[in-house]
Amino acid sequence: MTANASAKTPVTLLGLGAMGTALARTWLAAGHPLTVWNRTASRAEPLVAEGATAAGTAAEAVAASDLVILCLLDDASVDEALKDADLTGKDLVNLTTTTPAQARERAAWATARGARYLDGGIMAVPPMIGVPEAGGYVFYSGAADLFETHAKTLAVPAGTRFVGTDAGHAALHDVALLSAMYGMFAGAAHAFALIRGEDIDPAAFAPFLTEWLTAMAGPHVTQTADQLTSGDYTTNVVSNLGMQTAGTPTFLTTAAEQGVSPELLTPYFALMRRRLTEGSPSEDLTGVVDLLRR
Ligand code: FVH
Repeated sequence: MTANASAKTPVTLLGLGAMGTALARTWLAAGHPLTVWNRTASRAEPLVAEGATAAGTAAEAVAASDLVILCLLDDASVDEALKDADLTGKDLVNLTTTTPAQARERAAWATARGARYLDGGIMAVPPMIGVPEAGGYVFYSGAADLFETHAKTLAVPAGTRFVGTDAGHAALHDVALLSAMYGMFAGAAHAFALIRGEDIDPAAFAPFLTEWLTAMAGPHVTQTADQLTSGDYTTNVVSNLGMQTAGTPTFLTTAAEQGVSPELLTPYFALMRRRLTEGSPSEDLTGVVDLLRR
């Protein structure tokens, strides 16, 4: 071990899938002593060649470091991996994607076993890990003291955003952002379907779509947040609900003309119409948020 490595916090990492392997390489490159474990042991071999120590079992890996990071497939894999591990005195950081309720249950489970617990939601794909300019980061929530203790080590693979002591909030932020992403992907799919079959090059169309989504997303999200905070959905409205709802037949008719299913658009348009009935035409689209709450 070099003098540099001895100064760095030892890390144990359970899970060497695409994301776990990317994370592992950043801690190795930063000089952290790294113990790894993976259910399929062969996936540890390249990392051992790069300086990691492979543990024979997950329990041995957990015993090797005070800071234990998990990046497994799902909550059930976490159960499976940790079933024989002694967590007393450990700092457990779980980067496995779960639901907020699973994260809260896991926090209580870990605390009952003598560990401090921090949950994480990774807002990056593997190629963004260890590349600060790619803008990836990880939401963290749960034990604030754990986060403070290991802030520098946790910042090695990607940026960090601590979003509170409720262990479920990192997962909630993660799922909320990814849900919005799927809505955006749905819109892009509909747009490409509309131009498909015409003499329009998708590659030439793509920059228009990117620029439009980029221009609209920021102002819309900020306006929605401001109106939800104030409770007044009629302030600073640029394109009101009445006008936008009146325009929806154009979108549905165009879809029909182009032979495209409207199935990605109709649920949102139905919510706009319902809000128009229950709210006011001078509102923005913010009232749809309230309709979604059951
Ligand atoms: N990759 C991505 O783009 C996303 C980006 C955002 C965050 N996600 C989440 O990260 C978690 C891990 O994702 P991953 O990309 O590393 O996933 P895989 O490459 O499929 O690796 C899965 C690892 O989990 C191990 N595993 C699965 N089941 C079990 C089990 N029952 N017991 C112990 N380990 C288990 C698997 O082991 P093996 O198949 O190699 O033996 C891999 O190490 C995930 O929550 C994403 O949602 C990634």
